[in-house]
Amino acid sequence: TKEEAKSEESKEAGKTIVVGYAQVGAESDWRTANTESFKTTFVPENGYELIFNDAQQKQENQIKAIRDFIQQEVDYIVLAPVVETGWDTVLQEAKDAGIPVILSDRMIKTSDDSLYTALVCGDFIKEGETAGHWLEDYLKSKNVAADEKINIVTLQGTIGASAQVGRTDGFANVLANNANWNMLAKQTGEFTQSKGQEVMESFLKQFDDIDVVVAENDNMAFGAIDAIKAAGKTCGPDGDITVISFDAVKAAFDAMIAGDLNASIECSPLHGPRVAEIIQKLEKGETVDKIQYVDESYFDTSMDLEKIKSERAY
Ligand code: GYE
Repeated sequence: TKEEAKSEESKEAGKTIVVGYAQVGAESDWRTANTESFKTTFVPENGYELIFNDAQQKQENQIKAIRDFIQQEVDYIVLAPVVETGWDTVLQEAKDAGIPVILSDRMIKTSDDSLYTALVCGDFIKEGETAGHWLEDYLKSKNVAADEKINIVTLQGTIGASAQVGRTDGFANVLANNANWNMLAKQTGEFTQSKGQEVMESFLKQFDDIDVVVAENDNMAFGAIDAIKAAGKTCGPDGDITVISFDAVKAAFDAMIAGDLNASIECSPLHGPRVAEIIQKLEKGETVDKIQYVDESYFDTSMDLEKIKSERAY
């Protein structure tokens, strides 16, 4: 294959490309698939050495990891930034050391775009809007009257993560066009199943009339589903509460097939090969697109989920 030929070439040239990956953590199925994608792509057979760091969802750990990568004189730094802000100082240090930084999975907010070479991620605002449009269509299909109040709660991701900000804002854009939608509460569940469950339990105690849960990732939805059942309620297409989430990992397909989850908005974690392609282009001195959004779709219980699931890689 082309890739084998490429790795043969780089082996002959004796050049291993060293990549430091500052990963967010291990908070979700999505994250596990993302880590796997990097660990299987950046292997010696492909001409790489991967230095992997798990920051346990803490920015300070990521900053430390980046400084370690700089000290080790890696060839490239890949950063999946846990939050959007606070990167300028450490990315300037990488720039001063002449090490290109590729942002993967999430974005940053900076006044200086030269601090990163490229960004590959999902379009989170669009994902949030897709969730909103899905709900519009679903309510229409159920013949819900335009003036019937729809009570919604949101389990947000890590506050300040671009995946949280975009999904929250995108959904809010659609909510603004639906006068009967009522956002009862939004609270972070840190993108984890256990936190999602905990927050949903407290929502269910506070409000007895929840119609819809928007969980900003699948794992929080799984926690929410457990909380709903424990409270003696039902969810999914035939239940009391509609549940919408993001990522579309394998377990989300299982939850939809089981009739617990209504829909999951797709977000691809398979960034390893995408980042490798960027690095290969940079190695050849080619220019790369600064911002690359991955094309994404959504899945719901009206589809042939068994079939789609069997064809998916994560
Ligand atoms: O949705 C969530 C993970 O940044 C897109 O992070 C990623 C999000 C993903 O913890 O499951």
